[in-house]
Amino acid sequence: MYVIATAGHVDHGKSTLVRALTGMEPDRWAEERRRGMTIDLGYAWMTLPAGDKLAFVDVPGHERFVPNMLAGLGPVPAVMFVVAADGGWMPQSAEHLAAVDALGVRHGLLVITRSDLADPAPATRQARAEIARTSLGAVEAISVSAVTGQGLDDLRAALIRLVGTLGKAAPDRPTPVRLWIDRSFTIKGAGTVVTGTLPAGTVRNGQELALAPSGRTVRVRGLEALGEPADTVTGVARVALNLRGIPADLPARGMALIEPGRWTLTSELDVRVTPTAADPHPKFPPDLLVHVGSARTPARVRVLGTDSLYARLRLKDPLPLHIGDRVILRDPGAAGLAIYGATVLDPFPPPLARRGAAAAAVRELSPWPDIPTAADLLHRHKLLRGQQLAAAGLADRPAPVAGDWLADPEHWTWLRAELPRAVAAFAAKDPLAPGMPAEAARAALSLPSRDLVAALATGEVVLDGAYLRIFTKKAQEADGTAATGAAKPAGQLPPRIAEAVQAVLDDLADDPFAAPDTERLRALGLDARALAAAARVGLLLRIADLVVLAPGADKAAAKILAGLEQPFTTSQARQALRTSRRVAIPLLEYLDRARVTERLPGDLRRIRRLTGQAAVPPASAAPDEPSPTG
Ligand SMILES: Nc1nc2c(ncn2[C@@H]2O[C@H](COP(=O)(O)OP(=O)(O)OP(=O)(O)O)[C@@H](O)[C@H]2O)c(=O)[nH]1
Ligand SMILES: [Mg+2]
Repeated sequence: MYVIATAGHVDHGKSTLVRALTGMEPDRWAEERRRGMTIDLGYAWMTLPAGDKLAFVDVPGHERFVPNMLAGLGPVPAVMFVVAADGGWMPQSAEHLAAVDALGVRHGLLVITRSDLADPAPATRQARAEIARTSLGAVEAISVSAVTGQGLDDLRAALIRLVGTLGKAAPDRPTPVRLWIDRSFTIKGAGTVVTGTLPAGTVRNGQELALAPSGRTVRVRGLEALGEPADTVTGVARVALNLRGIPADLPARGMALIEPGRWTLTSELDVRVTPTAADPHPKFPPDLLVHVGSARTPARVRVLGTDSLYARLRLKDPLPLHIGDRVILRDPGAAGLAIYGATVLDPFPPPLARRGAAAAAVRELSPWPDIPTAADLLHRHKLLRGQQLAAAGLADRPAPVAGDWLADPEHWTWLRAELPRAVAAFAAKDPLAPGMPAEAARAALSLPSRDLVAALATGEVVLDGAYLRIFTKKAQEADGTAATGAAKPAGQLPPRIAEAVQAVLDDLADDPFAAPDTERLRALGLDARALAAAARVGLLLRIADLVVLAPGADKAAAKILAGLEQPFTTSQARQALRTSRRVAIPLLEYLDRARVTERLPGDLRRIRRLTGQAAVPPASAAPDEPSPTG
């Protein structure tokens, strides 16, 4: 199916032409026929010789009904521009052409009607010259008379040529459904029916769609294309949908049925205004109407730069948009022609909070092409979810950096450099802390998700539970753990703590399992937090909150226990290690967690592995980090 809209000044013969071509009545209302004037959109269609259907959306020409004209023209990719031979170029000829141009419609033809009443040549010349300056460019012109029938065969042939140029631009990837509703009514026994122009995508019977802007879910329970039932309809097409789950009075012109999650329902967006030859630096009032598809909503305009080519629009009612969508900006109060086209660049722009933010926005946006890419958007936003970009209509996306998150490569590189700096700065400020809380790092780097912290914690920064720490090669070599691959943090202990830890190690040198008691620890000024910090940098082996041994004591213990008759009791172990129950019990439990020993029923244990093997306890073998308050 092909869909084409009429356009042109009032009384220039648009509806008469559609009637002559299709044999159908586009003026549906009695009032329209009584007044001989189109008020609302009309629909009619003809069958082309090859069997294809060509549907017309017939628009009113009177200036009072410009909003209806825009609702009809909005979603349609081609136009039949009508100028009467005896009328010539008129104000609404110019206004309709401005709308066609603003929408960027590239396909169309010119029909000079009423050519039985005047020589069509002057009107043809003038109209062609006007049209040539717009997105339509050079068009074919046919002069006709609906009264004599002259030229109608030529027009049919020209229409066939026109649709030949239309069908070719098939989208290279599936386009999600956005059906702009232009009528809604009830049919007795069938319920709510909506009609509209589907510019692209495929609607299926049974499909679930969302009604924008409310977001309400509806199900298609029947569809028709030009009066014929169908299971699927692919745009461009005129369709009628029978809807389930929706009260009859709810859908209205300007709402849209959209595929959920595939459109950005937005009330704030940045646009690039398309300057016209006649008005290269348009001046906008702060309040305008925004038209897109069959929708129209008041908008507040904030011009961003000095040349008014970039603007932020705040819409009264949200609209389902994609990047690259064409919208019309219209000033209904203006004396002259006040229709401008604009392209949606960013449907979720960052707030303009800082001084100079508007100027900065222009600098960001001006290098963007009219259909920006994911890379353009990421450059501005730094981090976005893949889902956000999909809803903005961007199918080509870079690989995510974490989960569904995508990053601007430059920003990601910066973050990777910044995280170690932040963690090091945190450690310098609070050397006894178990590390920088991941949440603090998230906030410090303005990251929208913790998943991004985890993704950035590579290389020298390690995320251990909820804490980030720095690991360096130098620190690994210093305590000889590099060979085993077990990295050790390079945290610097305050000198006072380092001295106290050295005193503990001196105590343990002679009697390796005689862990200092709480009194000795207190005298040395070592609390649970200090012991945890020392354990983290590998200076102590911490087997319980306040029970510490020298590093390697676990291996020495395992060696001694391996020499016992297996299995052995806690008491036998304690005696062999020449220590107290205060140390023996947490030490055995530590070895259990490290899977060096195995606990058996009846207070018995046995060694699981040979003592010669490196028994590096997993991170979970160490007692929990003390809480910040403990
Ligand atoms: N003589 C003559 N009259 C025509 C021709 N085409 C249309 N008319 C007459 O021109 C008048 C306006 O025609 P319409 O088809 O209603 O014009 P329109 O462009 O649809 O008008 P609006 O929808 O109100 O903008 C009618 O009285 C038609 O009969 C033609 O080729 N020759
Ligand atoms: Mg009409």
